[in-house]
Amino acid sequence: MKSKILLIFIIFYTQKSLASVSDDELQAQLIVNEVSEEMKLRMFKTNTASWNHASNLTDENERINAKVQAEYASYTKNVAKELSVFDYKNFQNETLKRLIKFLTNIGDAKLSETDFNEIQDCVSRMESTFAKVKVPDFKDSSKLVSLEPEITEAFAKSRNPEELKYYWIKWYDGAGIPSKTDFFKYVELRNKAAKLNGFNNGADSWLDEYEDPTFEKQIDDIIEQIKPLYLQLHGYVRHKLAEFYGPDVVDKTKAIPMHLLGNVWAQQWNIGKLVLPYKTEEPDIDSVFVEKNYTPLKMFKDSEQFFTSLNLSPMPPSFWEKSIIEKPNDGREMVCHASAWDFSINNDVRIKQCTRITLESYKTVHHEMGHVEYYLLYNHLPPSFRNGANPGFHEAVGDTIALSVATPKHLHRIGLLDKVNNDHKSQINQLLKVGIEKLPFLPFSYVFDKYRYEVFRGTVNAENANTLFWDMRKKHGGVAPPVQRTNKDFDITAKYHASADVEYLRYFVAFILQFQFHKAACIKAGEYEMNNPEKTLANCDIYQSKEAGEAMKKMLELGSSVPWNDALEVMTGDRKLDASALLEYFEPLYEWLKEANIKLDAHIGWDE
Ligand code: X8Z
Ligand code: ZN
Repeated sequence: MKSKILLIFIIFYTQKSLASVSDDELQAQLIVNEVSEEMKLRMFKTNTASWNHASNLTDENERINAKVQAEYASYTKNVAKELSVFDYKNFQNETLKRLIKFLTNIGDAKLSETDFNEIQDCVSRMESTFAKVKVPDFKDSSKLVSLEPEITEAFAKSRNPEELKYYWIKWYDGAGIPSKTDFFKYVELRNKAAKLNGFNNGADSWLDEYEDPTFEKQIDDIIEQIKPLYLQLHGYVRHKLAEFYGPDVVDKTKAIPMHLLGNVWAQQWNIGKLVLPYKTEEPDIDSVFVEKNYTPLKMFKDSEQFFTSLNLSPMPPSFWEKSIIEKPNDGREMVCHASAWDFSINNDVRIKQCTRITLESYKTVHHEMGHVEYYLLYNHLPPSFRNGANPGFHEAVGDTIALSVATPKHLHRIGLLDKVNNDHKSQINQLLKVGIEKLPFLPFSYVFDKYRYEVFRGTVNAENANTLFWDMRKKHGGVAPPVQRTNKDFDITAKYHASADVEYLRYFVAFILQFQFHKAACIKAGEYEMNNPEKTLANCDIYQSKEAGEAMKKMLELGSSVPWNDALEVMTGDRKLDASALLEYFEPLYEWLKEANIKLDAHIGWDE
């Protein structure tokens, strides 16, 4: 009798608890479904307001944008509040748990209305300041020039150190100090938001996106792992620059004066012609683009063609109608920094880019289209999962394609090169071209966010922050500004992503991941075989490989619905960020550089 009562008791309780769990889950599921539908419409509205502002920087557009963003923030705050009553971590459905996790982690929207408006204003002002900087032309001071295209082009083409130094100083002064006050206010508010969301500071809230408490340590390890290769490249490039510019401009044992590296931030060195070891008859691709009457539209059509050759999506008609792919010439101010946009409904996806007719810009076209492919492939998911598996995945897709595109094999295939030389000298030249683009970016991107972490974590303040930035760039990258910078200057906001509040570790992650993706895609395409000099990672072109496309598609379709290790495994079989594919890609260059540096007696490292 006793046991019968006990049994009834147990059945009653188990059922009750099961029923209440599923009731709660069911109710939460209904709310999430409803929110997902509403969110799509609301995101269309907010993205439209941002697009209108970024493509025409007027006060009126800024005002409308600020209002719409505040409305959206208040909506997400309400959603988070509604969902916070659920003990969702104990729900059974993993997908639902993950959706609620994202819907309740609302970033700046957690701030009070006043604080939210203020952080928005700070970022909006910094972004506009950055976009509107104009400096007098070096040769004709009555003419004003902008970052895109003139200053960018001067850095890529001019070999006059005085001209480069002039533009460097004008640019950093123009986009730095004017944003300093806003930057520190933004840091304060971002930290406040982070704390309200349960983090220690803004750095920890950024790192949380990688969903792995050891991630920062893994990045530190990777930077050490690639250091021997970077040091060899750095030593070689500095030696070549010293030969070209002479000892008064370049000291053979010190950090490289960064204005000589072909890029305003020396993040990707664009000085192939100065450092390629072997003379070739290969034409300069930038001139070929011009000779062949390339237009921005033709560049975008080429890129679409590459993606569709892998069986990935073509761009919808509205993409071609609504994208802005050239700098407008109607006097309006616009954010020229390239970006890809997902308007969340009606397959409305767009790119905004001030495209130039250069190989560098051509690669950026593929980079941006990679974002759009991701948008199109995950658009069947609820909005909270329409993200990269982690932020680095989004940045790596188009770059993976661009690794194939920039091979001589592919450039030949699309008629930009008459013939392909595959002798050892041409291979080294090619690896060096890719090396100066990809390797310096690792210490650059590493420092860019490590530095901002220091600011968020409060190790530096407005009085002593600037010199730390240059100390870190010197320590990890061996580059130095052309003139002594002090704490009277403020240089971090002279880079778009600091002015526009874009987390940057994503690019570091992407520059490692893209080699993992590339290797996996090349194996799938049958274009890579270890120890086969005809099929190396560096000459692999995955063009037209349905197998490579299929693997990529399976990963991209997942969006952020699963932890990123799972997404990575789908395409590559790996579960970790791993620099070994990158090191394997550059292995022949590493061997060559070590020998060349000994022969040249090039110094390795730099005096502190
Ligand atoms: O910002 C970009 C893209 C837009 S997501 C053009 N990139 C970083 C940069 O320009 O600093 C691509 C490479 C790094
Ligand atoms: Zn990007």
